[in-house]
Amino acid sequence: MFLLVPILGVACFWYSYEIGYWLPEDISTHGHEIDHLFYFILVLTGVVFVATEVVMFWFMWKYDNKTNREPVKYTHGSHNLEIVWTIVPAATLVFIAIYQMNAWAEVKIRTPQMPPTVEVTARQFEWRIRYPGPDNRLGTQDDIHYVNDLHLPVDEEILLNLKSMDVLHDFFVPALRVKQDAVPGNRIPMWFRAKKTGTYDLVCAELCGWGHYKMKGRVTVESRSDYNAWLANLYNEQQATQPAAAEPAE
Ligand SMILES: [Cu+2]
Repeated sequence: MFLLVPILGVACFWYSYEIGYWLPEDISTHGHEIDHLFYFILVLTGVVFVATEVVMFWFMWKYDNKTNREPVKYTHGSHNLEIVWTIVPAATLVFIAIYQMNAWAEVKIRTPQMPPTVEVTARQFEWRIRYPGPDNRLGTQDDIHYVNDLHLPVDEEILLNLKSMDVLHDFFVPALRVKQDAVPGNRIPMWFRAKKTGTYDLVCAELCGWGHYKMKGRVTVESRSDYNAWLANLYNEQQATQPAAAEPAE
């Protein structure tokens, strides 16, 4: 029965992978680095898991009650063994900490020097999206607003500013391999490049209240011309609802 644990454990992973119940296709330019770290840690922990389960099974099999009639001998710890099993995991963790540094810097530290493409403000329970209007500046009166459908141009560096209006949320686009908490009071930059057009899930990955489950949006990646047309259309629709006098802002 104990041997079934590693066998079923590995089989579960294998089967999920085979039927596609796995990471979604990576459409970002940085995602392969993150996926590489994921697989590296999965294999490392997988090997240790299987090895310890098999060793445990082997001991139970070999030292069962029927064939081992002599009384148990207890040992009182081994200093050397304890040092080894402390140092090996500690060294492994230090190695992973150093090994992932470049991937972390790539997605969280080396902010590109460019004006923001878009600002996303999370609130209970939706994503409010704001693009710069014709003046190309965010935070002015001609800004273009939308909710829950983040349109982005393909093959371009995107700088997204993330904010929250109320509580902690988390901007998660699995296909882009981006995940970032939205923290009230902070404006947090995120950057990435999508290399494939299509529609992808945008979900909240932080339990943020009763409606967390429905805080679902999407990301639409499209060609530059489609993106421009969509944005221009949205701008016109928005202007049509404004009184004419309010038109020229600062
Ligand atoms: Cu949320």
